[in-house]
Amino acid sequence: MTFFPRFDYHPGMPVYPFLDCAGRRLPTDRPLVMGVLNVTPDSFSDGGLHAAAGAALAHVRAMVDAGADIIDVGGESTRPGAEPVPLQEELDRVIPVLESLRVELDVVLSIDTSKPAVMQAALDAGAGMLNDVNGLRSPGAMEVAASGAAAVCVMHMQGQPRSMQERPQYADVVAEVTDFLVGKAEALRARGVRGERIVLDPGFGFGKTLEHNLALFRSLPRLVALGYPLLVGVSRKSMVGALLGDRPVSDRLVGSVTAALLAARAGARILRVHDVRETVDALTIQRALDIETIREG
Ligand code: HH2
Repeated sequence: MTFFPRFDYHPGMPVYPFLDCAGRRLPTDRPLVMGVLNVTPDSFSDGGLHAAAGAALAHVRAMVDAGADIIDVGGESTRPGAEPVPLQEELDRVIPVLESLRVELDVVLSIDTSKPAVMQAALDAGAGMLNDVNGLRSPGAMEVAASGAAAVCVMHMQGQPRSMQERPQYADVVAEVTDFLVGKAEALRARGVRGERIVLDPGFGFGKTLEHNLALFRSLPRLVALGYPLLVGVSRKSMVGALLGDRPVSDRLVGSVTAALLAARAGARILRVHDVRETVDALTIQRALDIETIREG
């Protein structure tokens, strides 16, 4: 009996059997874990913790040892209310870190940025994935994304971080997010980007109320059915805190891991998490014990 999960019973099986991260192929027949490295002073759950180079490397090494497939490096907080970071400052924060991680560790590196100049510098430093919470809307972002060979994650956000949580409004959040993601995937394809390089993300917490987030989460199978690997980032977010009765960020571990597991169960292929070891443990237990998985295996 195999203990590897099979999602064949799921109608939304990704069309592409692997994700192409600048020549490095990650399988999409199991959920991949993306560990978060914020080299920022002000990120909502770990601001300032990993800003020093040594601390960043030690943290990433621990995430890779725990089973992270991808490391997402971010130099600009996108928490609600966050102010934009000047270009040079963001470059100074992330590029030396990417360069040292590339030398020290054998893992796919992703850059979490909306600035085309940071994307380009990160590609030059060896990044295998671009992760843009602004959905490639900055002038030039689409072109930089298309020009390289890296995977591209397009995320949906309504508004900008500074004000996105003030009054998010949708007529139909699932339809609007779906249309946006499909439009961006088609725009990338029109620029010659193969489907194996595209990842979509509904953007939990980005210009969305709790109700919007819940509607999107419950529609994950529909988003998975678009055929691209779906990334889900709910780790430590306010959505988890709210469901647990306004828990502080420091007390959202079990809620976050459970939500990640359920996202994987619904077909998400990349789980963006702060707590890699705990998430990998949960996925391992699911592989061994989930009755659907065993039945299919
Ligand atoms: N969430 C955050 C940042 N980047 N990228 C994608 N694709 N999806 C997400 O859900 C997502 C993301 C926010 O989390 P974090 O990086 O921990 O916080 P901050 O933005 O404050 O640095």
